[in-house]
Amino acid sequence: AAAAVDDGETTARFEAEVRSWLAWCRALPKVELHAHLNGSARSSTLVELASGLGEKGLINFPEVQAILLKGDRSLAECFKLFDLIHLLTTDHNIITRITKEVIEDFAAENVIYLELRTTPKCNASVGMTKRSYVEAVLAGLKAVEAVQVISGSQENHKKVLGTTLSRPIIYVQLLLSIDRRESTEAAIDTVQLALDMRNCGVVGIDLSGNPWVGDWNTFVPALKLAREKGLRITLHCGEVPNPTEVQNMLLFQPERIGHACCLEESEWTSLLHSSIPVEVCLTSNMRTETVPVLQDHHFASLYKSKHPIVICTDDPGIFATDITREYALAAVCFGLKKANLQFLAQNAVRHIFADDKVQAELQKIFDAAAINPH
Ligand code: 6MZ
Repeated sequence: AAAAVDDGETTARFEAEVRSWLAWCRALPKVELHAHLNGSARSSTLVELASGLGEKGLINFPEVQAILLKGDRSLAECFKLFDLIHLLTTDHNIITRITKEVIEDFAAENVIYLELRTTPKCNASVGMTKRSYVEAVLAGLKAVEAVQVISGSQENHKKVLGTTLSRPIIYVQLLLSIDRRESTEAAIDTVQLALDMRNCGVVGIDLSGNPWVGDWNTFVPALKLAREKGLRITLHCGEVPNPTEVQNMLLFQPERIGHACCLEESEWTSLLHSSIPVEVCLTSNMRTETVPVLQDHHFASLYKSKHPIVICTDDPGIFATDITREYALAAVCFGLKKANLQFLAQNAVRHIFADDKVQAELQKIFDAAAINPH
């Protein structure tokens, strides 16, 4: 159901076309800027965790397995699914494991810079605080074996880059998410935590969660504090129609926004004038039906207007996609050529939440890897 399809044959043709792009898109170095940790967890790992809880009689395993493996889901169903996933991933060790696996999965798609976002959670029953949650995520970064993770302070970068590397590298930075269900105080706690953990690789704040829940004004004090202290900010914006909120978000001038699916004409004009980069998540928007048909996705008009866009996955685990497929979808749906995809991938470096030195390192990797666009 990835495209506007009218019959099985059209779907098969579309999928064959997407497949023909995969190898090339995989080889292209890529930057991922919008991926939620728990939404990126491997389905196989979640099913394994659910099976464990099922054996203990804590959940009905067949029912949970069916929900985890279901293909299409509405936006509302998505948030129910997140609550379920969070039940499976309540432990520090599990958070560490899924972080490690998620980074390895992105690296396997040739992602060289990843900004992973996650909502710090408290859970008294397992002695989890927001801080210990983020520490468990950081332990996941350290546990990665398949590739060399570069994260944290410049000093750390120098240490890693100063040695002879036997493995490919991936830069990983963290964004802490404020969930729209949270209070002003809870949101401020998350920002404080991000500030405390700046040297460990936390670079910014995201506002996400069920877009039908919560009010923009609740989060403004936390976001202002983040901005004052120099953290970068990205907001889920216009995932559902909410003109007042979209206007306020654009006036706030975040460094990036995610989605921008449901903007009215005047908001659209403001966005285009603002030059705020948009993190575009094609499959996610299709699956949650925030965009009716992939071929009509606002990617096309943003691209035509030369507005900065970054192709991202959102939740590759729950939407059964990966960043390679998202690039291939863009090629097939919007008639992009290899050189266009190469430009999009490399240009994304300009919108990362890292300093000029990291940007320059990444540009070098892109230049060295420049793959044949013909
Ligand atoms: C809004 C989303 C989202 O933080 O537990 N999240 N928020 N829109 C979306 N589009 C589908 N996808 C994910 O990862 C899961 C959390 O990320 C946010 C939700 O708050 C979800 O609970 P973490 O690692």
